[in-house]
Amino acid sequence: MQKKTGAQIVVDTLRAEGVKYVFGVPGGQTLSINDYIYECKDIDFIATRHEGGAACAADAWGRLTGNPGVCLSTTGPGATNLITGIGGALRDSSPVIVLTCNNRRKDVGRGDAQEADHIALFQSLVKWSGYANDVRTLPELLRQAFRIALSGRPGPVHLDLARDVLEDESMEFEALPPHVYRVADRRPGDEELVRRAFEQLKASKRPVFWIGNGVKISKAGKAIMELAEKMHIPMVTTFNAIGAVPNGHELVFGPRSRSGSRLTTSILEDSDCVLVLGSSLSGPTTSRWALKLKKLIQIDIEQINIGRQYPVEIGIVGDIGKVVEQLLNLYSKSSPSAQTEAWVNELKQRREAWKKEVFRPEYASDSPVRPIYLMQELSNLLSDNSILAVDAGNPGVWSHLLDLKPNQAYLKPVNFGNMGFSLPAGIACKLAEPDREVVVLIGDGSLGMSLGELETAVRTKSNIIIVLMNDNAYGNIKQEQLHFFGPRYNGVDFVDVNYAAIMDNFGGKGERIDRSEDFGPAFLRAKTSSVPYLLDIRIEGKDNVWKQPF
Ligand SMILES: Cc1ncc(C[n+]2csc(CCOP(=O)(O)OP(=O)(O)O)c2C)c(N)n1
Ligand SMILES: [Mg+2]
Repeated sequence: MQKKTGAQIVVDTLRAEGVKYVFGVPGGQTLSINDYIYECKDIDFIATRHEGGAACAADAWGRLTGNPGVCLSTTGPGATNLITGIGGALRDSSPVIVLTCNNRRKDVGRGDAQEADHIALFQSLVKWSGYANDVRTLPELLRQAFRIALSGRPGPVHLDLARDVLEDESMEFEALPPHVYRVADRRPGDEELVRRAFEQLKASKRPVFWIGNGVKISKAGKAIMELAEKMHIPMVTTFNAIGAVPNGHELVFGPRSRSGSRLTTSILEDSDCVLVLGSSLSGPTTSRWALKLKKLIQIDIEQINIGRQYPVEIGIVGDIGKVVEQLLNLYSKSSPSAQTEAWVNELKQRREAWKKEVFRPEYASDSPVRPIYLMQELSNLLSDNSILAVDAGNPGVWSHLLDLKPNQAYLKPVNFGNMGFSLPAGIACKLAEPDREVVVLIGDGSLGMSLGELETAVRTKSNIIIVLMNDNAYGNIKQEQLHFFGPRYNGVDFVDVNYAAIMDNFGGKGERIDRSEDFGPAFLRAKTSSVPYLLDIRIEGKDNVWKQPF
């Protein structure tokens, strides 16, 4: 066995895990890692312009691929800059390996440059935080990090690495293949409970499947569609599960959240049996638990999520995909039930009435552009396998009106709501899937928080399409202020900025769009661009999401 430095042990473990990119901002403490990555052909370091971008890129990688994204920072300010993005990964169950590099062990805690207690800083926003204070513990700590990030409900883990541990050359090391230290956790549900759940579903007249992020994580979308079609049961998703099942399908009625539609809220509240699949039923999902739900069956990989927010009739611990397979098996052995016909027909009528109210044809000729029209147009223009990275604020709220197709993907920081997610996320998605169209849907406030990453997009040759909803404001908060404190407001308006010109100056291509009819042709131009393309769209900020026009 060869002697390796601590930094080589870190990077070789990442390589054995199939990690292709480390996102981060270098600093003196990280350089032994950077230097070894320079030598390795199969792994690259992607410098972002702020560690927040690195954290969101790693989060997006985890969400899209299911494999951990990796981000790296130097000590103190480098580490604190990562934290916000890591909160997004924790709250939306994305596997991420966070590596912070610290000062030399002899100097930790005595007032060295950029000093901070990284473990204390990260602890509340990661699944686990470890400190490598000796090179001999490093291999096991790294394996533990991957094991924890990927077990049960995935999430971020943090490792703090002392600089002299990384530079220590005394260890013999060879990376182990991952399957010997971590196993896939794909357990089925208890058979008796699954049988009871099936009977209850069959006996219900108004059942609904409420599809959560766990469905995406266990890749169970297709199986659930099959079960829903066979049992003729309507589906609603959470925001995180947008894209898990195609919105255009006749049994899929769209997402439900604090800002979800009246339609989906009414479906869940009128249901006599809600099967919750892989959702923690968080505050944003349930309007801070004001949503009224009857007769819940909850399936989750994490026992502690079941019955936590709402009382359940039946709780099943297990992998969603496995439990749905069990339900499909039971279905194939039983006589079909047709009790839901009236319920589904009624919901289809509700949907038609709701669509007529929400999607107004007159929006097509408005300027500034109406958000609802933009969502409609965007749904028509996306490629069949587009990846959509969506930001917090109103772009995220309006995005529930998109009609996503089966092979499209949707990523949004739902539960942490960290602004500045979508641009670095889009870059990571393009690196992960270079042949797929990647569209970033972002507000001017969020773009301001991540503006430097326009350069990262250009440098990494990420020809993403950035759809900027520019209302010259922190619009979502302005609307909240107007709605609850109005007519007064403060701290929410910006001057008019030409972001298209900024994109041009970064080396991409930008266009300003004032009129609705100009959006479609501009988007088609963006599709054929070999550089990042930013559509700076003047948005009507008066369509107030807090008045729930949908
Ligand atoms: C990091 C962070 N800071 C503050 C907030 C509070 N916040 C939520 S939405 C929003 C405004 C978003 O503005 P913009 O990106 O322009 O989107 P808009 O709502 O205007 O369409 C703010 C400030 C937040 N979610 N995240
Ligand atoms: Mg705005």
